[in-house]
Amino acid sequence: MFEKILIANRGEIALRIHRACRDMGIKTVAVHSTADANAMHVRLADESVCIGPPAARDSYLNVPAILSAATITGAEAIHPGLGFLSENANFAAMVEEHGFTFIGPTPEHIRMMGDKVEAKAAAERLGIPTVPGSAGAVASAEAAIPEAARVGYPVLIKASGGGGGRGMKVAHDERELRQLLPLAQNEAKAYFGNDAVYLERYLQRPRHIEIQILADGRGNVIHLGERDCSLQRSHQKLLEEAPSPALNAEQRDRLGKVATDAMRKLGYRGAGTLEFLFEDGEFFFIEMNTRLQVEHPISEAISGIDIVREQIRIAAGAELGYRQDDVALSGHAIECRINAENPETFAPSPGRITGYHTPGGLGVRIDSALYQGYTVPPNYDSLVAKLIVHGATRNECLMRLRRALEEYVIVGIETTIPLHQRLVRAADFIDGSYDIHWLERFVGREQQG
Ligand code: MV4
Repeated sequence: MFEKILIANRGEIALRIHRACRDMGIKTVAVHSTADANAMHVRLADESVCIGPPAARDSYLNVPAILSAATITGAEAIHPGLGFLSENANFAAMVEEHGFTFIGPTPEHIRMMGDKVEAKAAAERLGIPTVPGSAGAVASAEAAIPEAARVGYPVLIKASGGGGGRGMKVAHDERELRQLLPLAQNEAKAYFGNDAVYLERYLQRPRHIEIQILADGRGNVIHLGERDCSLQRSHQKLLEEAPSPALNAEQRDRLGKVATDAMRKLGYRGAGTLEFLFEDGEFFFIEMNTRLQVEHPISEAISGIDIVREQIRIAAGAELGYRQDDVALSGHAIECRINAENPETFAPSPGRITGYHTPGGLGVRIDSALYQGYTVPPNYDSLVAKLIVHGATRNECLMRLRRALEEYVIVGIETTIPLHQRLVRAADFIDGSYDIHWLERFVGREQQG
C-alpha cells in the first residue's frame, strides 16, 4: 500500500480523499493556490505545497507544479479528485511517466470516454443500449440529412469533444438541421478544439440515471446501484438520490448486469460512472465519466462501501475487496448540493463565514471544507457543502433531510439551503415523478413567488 498520496484538488473533495487516506494510515500531501493557503484541506494534510496563484490554470491545472510537489514531498501516488485534471488523459500518462501512480483509470480509457463519438461506439460494441443516432460523426449537411431522416426528428446535435450538456442543439426538421449544423461545428471547434459533431434522437422527457462502477482491471467488476440525477438546472445538479424512485427491481438488475458485463469486457480499472437517459422503461447510454463524482456519497450510504478507499486499493494493485454478492444495497440516500450562491438568481456569493452550525444525528453526513472564519474565495466552483442523508425508506430519508436542512446554519454568505428547504416539500419531488426539465420549471415558479 502507498505510504503517501498527493491530492491534486481542493475543497470538500480534497478533504474527502484526505479522510480515506487517514482511515487507511496513508500520509497526505495537499497542494493549494495562494487563495487557499487557509483552506481546511491544507490544514489537515500532513504536508502542503503552494503550486501557484488563484487562477486554476496557474495552480490546480499546473501540471509541472503538481509533479514537482509530488517529487519534493516523496509522494508515491496522485489522486486527481474531480474536475480539474481528473479526466485529462495526458495528465494521467504524465503522472505515470514520472514514476508516480495515477489513482484512476488508464489514460487509454480516459481518452476513449472523453471522445463522445468513440465512447458511444465502444458502448455499442460492449452491448450497452445507446440513443438511436448517426453512425459516428456527421461532417456535412449532405451526410447529416439522411442520418436524421433515419433516426427521426427532432434530433439533437452533440459535440464529440463536449459532454455535460455544453454545445447541444435541437433540430426539428431538415431546414433547422442545415442551419444549426455549421453553428454547432463552429462552436464545438471553439469550445473543445474539435469540430466533430454527431446526431441523436432527442428524447423529450427522460430521467438522468447513472450507475456507479468499481473495477480492478483483473476481471472483478461490481456496481453500487444507480443514482437519479434528474434534478438539475443549467446542467448543474442540485440534488441526487439513490436508488432512483423511477426504477423497478427488474430494470435495476438489468442496468447493473449490462453495465458490469460491459466494463468487464472493456477491462476497465478504477471507479467509473455510466450515464443513461431513461424514458418509457428503456435505458439509453449517453456518456461515461472516468472519475470519482460529486454525488458518490449516496452510493456509499446505500452500499456501506468507501469508494475512495477502493480507488486507492485498486491503484495500489490490490484486488477489489467485494464481489457483487457482497454488495447489499439498503435504504435510501439523498444528497443536497449546497452552493455559495443566491438561492433565487444563482449569482455567486463568496465571502467570509461568520457563523456555522452543522446538523448531525443518525444517517446524516456532511462533506464540506467550511469552518467559521473561513473565506470562500471567488475563484472556484461554488459548491461548498454536501448534505447526505440516509434512511431505511425514502420517506424516512425525506423526514430526516427536512430536519437536517432546518438545523444547517451558514452565516455570512448566501447559500442554496433555502431552495433545498422548498424543494423537499414540493409535491412532485415527494412523489418522485420528476424528469430532467422539472427543476427549471420549479425554480422559475419559485422566482415568480
Ligand atoms: C440528451 C437529451 C435528450 N436526448 N440526449 C445533457 C447533458 C449531457 N450529458 C446529455 N444531455 C442530454 N442529452 C438525447 N438524445 C437531453 C439531455 C439533457 C440532460 C441530460 C441529463 C440531465 C439534464 C439534462 C438537461 C437538459 C438536456
